[in-house]
Amino acid sequence: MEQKIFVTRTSMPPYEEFAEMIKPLWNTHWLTNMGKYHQELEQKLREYLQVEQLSLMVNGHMSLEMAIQAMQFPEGSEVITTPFTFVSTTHAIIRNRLKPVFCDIKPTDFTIDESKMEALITDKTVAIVPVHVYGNICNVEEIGRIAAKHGLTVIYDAAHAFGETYKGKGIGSFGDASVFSFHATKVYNTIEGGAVASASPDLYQKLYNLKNFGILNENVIADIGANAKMNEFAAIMGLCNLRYVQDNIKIRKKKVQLYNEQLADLSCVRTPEFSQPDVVYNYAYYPVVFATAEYRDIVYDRLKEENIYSRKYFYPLTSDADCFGDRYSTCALDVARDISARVLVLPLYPDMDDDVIVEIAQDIHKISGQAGM
Ligand code: T4K
Repeated sequence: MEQKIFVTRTSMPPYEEFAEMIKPLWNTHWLTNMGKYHQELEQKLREYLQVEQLSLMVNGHMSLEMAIQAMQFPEGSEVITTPFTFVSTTHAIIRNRLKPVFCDIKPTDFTIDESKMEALITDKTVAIVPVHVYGNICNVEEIGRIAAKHGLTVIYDAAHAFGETYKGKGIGSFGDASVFSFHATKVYNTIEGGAVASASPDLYQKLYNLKNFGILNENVIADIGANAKMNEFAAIMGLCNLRYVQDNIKIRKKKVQLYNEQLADLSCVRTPEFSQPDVVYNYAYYPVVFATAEYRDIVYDRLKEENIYSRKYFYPLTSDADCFGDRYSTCALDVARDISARVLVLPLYPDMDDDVIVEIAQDIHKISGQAGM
């Protein structure tokens, strides 16, 4: 490939449209602190995502940190979560002085294995933080049942699930809160950005304060907050991109179908199905699972030589991150470890040429043949 092909490429609105929209900022000089566009985007995203409350934040990670902080769990409490995720999920728990307890995932859709969850619950467990990984939806019904039975809070990491629905309901309407990421690499972006969705006006108010240093009013600083506000340039980018996101998702779906067709006859590669019942997907990522870890690594290296930069999302497991050492004793994570060693996310974005997909698939065929797979 002459040009480098990365795992994703930011979707941008037409330049003139964005330039026109930011012009008023040169009159108002109001650039941040819950300005006009921040408020407008909150309203529009509430409708688009079909959620009752939505607090915009500076990024997905701070959305997670703030959502967890807002729940005011006692220090040292345990949180059941998945190790098969971006390290942000785990960091957000630990930075809140809580202990992650890692639960294995399912081999089918790579989400947390709810059947292994109850065995991990102790008298210190306060919450579950599952991840809708690659846009595959967790078993929200069973997780809801377990949480209700044990009095646990559920905060979904929905960073990959922008705009998805389950049984006709916005995916952000499940659990006590759901966190979205609007990073430049996501299906929908505000350059950097994120949000916490919930059904709770109290949580919305709490987050409003927390993201602005915990300031309640000019005289009262009610919480130990942070600065996690989305600025007006980012909010305007979000307003522009919202006009195109639905079309982009349709294009993504077609590209996923093309990949699937092109790779269909390779028995040593498992392509994504996106076939959970009652789910409308956003086709955020194209993860394939190879027959062996060695084969995955060969394909990764060989594609790189061809200027194609696939990614090993999510390897290593976050439970194995160097910075944690062996601080968090890990339970049996056999499935997560196995998938993490064999998965590769191939390039996928709306303005990617179909020819590139065909070429990547041909490369994988060629590499498979040569590797005797
Ligand atoms: N929870 C989950 C499950 C997540 O996946 C994430 C983020 C979060 C929480 C936290 O949300 P944020 O705080 O990020 O809003 C990328 C993203 O930075 C990260 O947002 C994302 N998950 C993660 C899965 O992927 P890297 O380290 O792989 O990014 P990077 O810089 O290598 O970029 C990947 C490719 O994207 C580049 O090769 C080219 C393309 N790209 C990148 C940037 C920065 C663009 O086209 N434009 C850009 O501006 O983490």
